Amino acid sequence: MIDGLGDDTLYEAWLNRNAIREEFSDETFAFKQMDLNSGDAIALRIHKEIIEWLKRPILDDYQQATIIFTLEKNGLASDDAFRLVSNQSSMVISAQSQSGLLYGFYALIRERMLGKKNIRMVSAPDQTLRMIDHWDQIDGSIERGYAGASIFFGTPDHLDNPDKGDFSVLTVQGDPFRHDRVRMLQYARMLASIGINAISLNNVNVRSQGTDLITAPYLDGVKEIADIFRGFGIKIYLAINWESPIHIGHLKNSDPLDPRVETFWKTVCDGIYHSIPDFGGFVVKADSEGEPGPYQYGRTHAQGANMLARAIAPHDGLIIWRAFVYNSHQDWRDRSTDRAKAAYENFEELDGKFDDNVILQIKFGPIDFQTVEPLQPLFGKLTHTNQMMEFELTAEYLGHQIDINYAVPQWSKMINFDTKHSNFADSKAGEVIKEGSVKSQNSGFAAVGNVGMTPFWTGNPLALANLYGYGRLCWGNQLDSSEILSEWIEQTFTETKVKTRQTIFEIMVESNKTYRNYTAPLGVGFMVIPHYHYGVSVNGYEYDKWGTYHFADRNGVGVDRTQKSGTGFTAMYSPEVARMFEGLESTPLELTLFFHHVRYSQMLSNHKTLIKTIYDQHFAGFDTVSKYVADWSMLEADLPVDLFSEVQNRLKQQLENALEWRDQINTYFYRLSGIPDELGREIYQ
Ligand code: GCV
Repeated sequence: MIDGLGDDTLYEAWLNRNAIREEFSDETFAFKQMDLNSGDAIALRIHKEIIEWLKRPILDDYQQATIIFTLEKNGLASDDAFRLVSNQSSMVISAQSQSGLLYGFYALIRERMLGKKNIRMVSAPDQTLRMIDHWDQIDGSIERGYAGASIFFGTPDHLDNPDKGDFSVLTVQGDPFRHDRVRMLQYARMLASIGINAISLNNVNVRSQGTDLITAPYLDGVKEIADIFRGFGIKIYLAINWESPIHIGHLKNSDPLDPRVETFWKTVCDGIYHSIPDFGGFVVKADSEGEPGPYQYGRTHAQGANMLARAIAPHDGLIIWRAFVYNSHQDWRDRSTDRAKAAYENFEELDGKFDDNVILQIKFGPIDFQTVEPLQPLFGKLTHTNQMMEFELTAEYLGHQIDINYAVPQWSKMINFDTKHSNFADSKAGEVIKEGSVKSQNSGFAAVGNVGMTPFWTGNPLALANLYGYGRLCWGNQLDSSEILSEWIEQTFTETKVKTRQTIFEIMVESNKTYRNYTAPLGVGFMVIPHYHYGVSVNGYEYDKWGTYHFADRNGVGVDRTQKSGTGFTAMYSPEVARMFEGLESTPLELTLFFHHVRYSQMLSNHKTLIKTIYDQHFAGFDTVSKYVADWSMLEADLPVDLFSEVQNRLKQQLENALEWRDQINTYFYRLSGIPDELGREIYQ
């Protein structure tokens, strides 16, 4: 089988091969000043994309071609940047490196598929590292995966142990890799087309044989994946288990200051780079949610990360160290502790102490990918630490890819949040992570992946918009989330009526807000079924050890995080932002209960009481989902049957979910407050 072709049943998402071929059917390609025999993997890939994927010829004489690739020093900002210039007879894609040409090639396809004429553009990515972290496990299961089995590991398409929040990993006899080359190739193409340049293959909670992935014979499987993704400009990373020196090296400890531990890691790195010379590096979750780490030995996270950094530095590798470190054994009786403060408390004092090939990967918000969170205050506070902002594409708290939830507006808000730290030329979050990094090329975004073996990659076909949108946002931090959505719809639903595309847009564009409306109110978070994280359970986490409380009583609800009377979390922001969150009136409405404990009768900035706001949002959220169901049903004749019914079936579940959320939340607050709905809508007693 020629790679790039093959399985015709594989869904091509926004890269509809037939439509693209038709659009480019008159074009001929050529390379100017490029030696295709240099063996460069990306140049070879571009070549194959033209011949095998587009089915267009490459001419020897570039003057005869209609699309010309030129590798030249053209003064662009980065190696990934490109320029597209058209004149009457040809289009020139120029860049100073092969990766720039690759991105220029896919950008040209996108622009043409969007119907653009006279294309002229210069484009450079806003973020250098644009990464997807898979939480795939060696038996093919995926922690927080909602789209079937892993595309990298496991054999059957279905899962023996789908994720119900317990994360068991089965023992694998023999080769754990799936070796589905066609699927990996299409995934790599999808990722490259949106500018992704790094992926980590396995779950950060590294369990069972997952620990051994860094050694032979497993490295053969990793190498096979790296060989496929390399041509698409994508480097491979692996998550490691901090205790590998014990599990694999048979040492007595994994103390970062023990020279035997350091030697162990050097040997591991030498072995990896021997097979995969351009391996990206390690992703590390340490001292978090039961995972081992340097604290066990009384060492700091800088000591832990730097030990690994020294082992991998001779190979130019990176250590991506996660800042998701918090005490997961809290006591609900103690109202002074605050999980939101944890990352800051663990890492702020380590600013400037990490080696320059260590990157701190920090979740966008201070807790854990809830429907609404403020920006994590470390952003803008760290000024001498390489940083990445972390997002979650897999919809753990956003509806499990059952409920429609286009989350790009939420991420865009985080990236463009102004930290108001005055020491930066541009104090928006997406910018401070670059300026605050020791080496700006060692900074960027990472997101937990959302694909699996289901027919449409993401379970719900509409969840692919989040993957597409994330890549586009990494590239252009200021891109408008609605425009990204339109782009995705135009390229995905190429053969449908305009009205159909409009309806899909209308359903999706505010779906993040809709989900927020019928779930936990105003930033309070975590009213979900424990561990599973789908469906309502108002008090599911209220008396537990994970530090995720709402403190509802008969007078009010919310977490007081002010300096005046609460946990003092607001003080972790710049003075101007701290002042904003300190005041109830100045706190954005959607974050009200994240920062304040508020009486039900309190008038909010929307000129409604808190209780009315809760009721209104929950009725509105459910009503909007009912409308989604009706609107989607109108599309049946114009969409492929399987795609139509995948979404329709999930919408039925979403409606049931929204109903349960609406009624349980409204009843809960009605029973506590005793305040009936002014409008007399039905709230169960
Ligand atoms: C991989 C949340 C999720 C965990 C996940 C963790 C993390 O707590 O519920 O499943 O573990 O985040 O980001 O490490």
